[in-house]
Amino acid sequence: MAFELPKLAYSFDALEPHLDARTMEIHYGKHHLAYTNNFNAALEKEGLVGKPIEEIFANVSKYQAAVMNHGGGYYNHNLYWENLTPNGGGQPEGDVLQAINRDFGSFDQFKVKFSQAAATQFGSGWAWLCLDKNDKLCVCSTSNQVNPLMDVAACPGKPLLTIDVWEHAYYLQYQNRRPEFIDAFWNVINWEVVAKRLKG
Ligand code: MN3
Repeated sequence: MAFELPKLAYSFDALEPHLDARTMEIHYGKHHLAYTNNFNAALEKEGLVGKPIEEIFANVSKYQAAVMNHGGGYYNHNLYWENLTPNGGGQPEGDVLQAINRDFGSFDQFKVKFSQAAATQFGSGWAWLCLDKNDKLCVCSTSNQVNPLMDVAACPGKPLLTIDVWEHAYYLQYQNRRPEFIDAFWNVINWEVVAKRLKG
């Protein structure tokens, strides 16, 4: 019943030159693996094994911080790898583009807003495109491993797209140049996955 590290749908070097293979290998094989193992250990300690992850996150403030820190670390990376692809980039189509135009004015305006949220998140964290409770798209960032499904999130919602802005996500390739990493991210977004999340 333990949570498992999901298989990547592409090889470590598949996202080059935008994301380098060494970063991918360490990020997935070391960081994400550690979150996975530590999350399972924290769930056992709290007697939460077998509970749906959404339910755990909706009550996360009631548990020891390890559940939030490692549970977010486990889940957020799942979403991140899934919303990346070597055949990515460009603009979304269909319902996603329509919703973006409706709620941000244009794709370019959304891009600026999301990039700003990612660039200005102070310290470690994530930027998100979410669907809020009024079925409106919103952009926000969270610190450390908090995500919008958690009861501690300042911006609750259903996550549709995310970028990891912890230094371990980009430092080997981009050093302190987080904005360059964020620019590169736009070339590897899997908009089909975003569309699936919007529908689901
Ligand atoms: Mn990470």
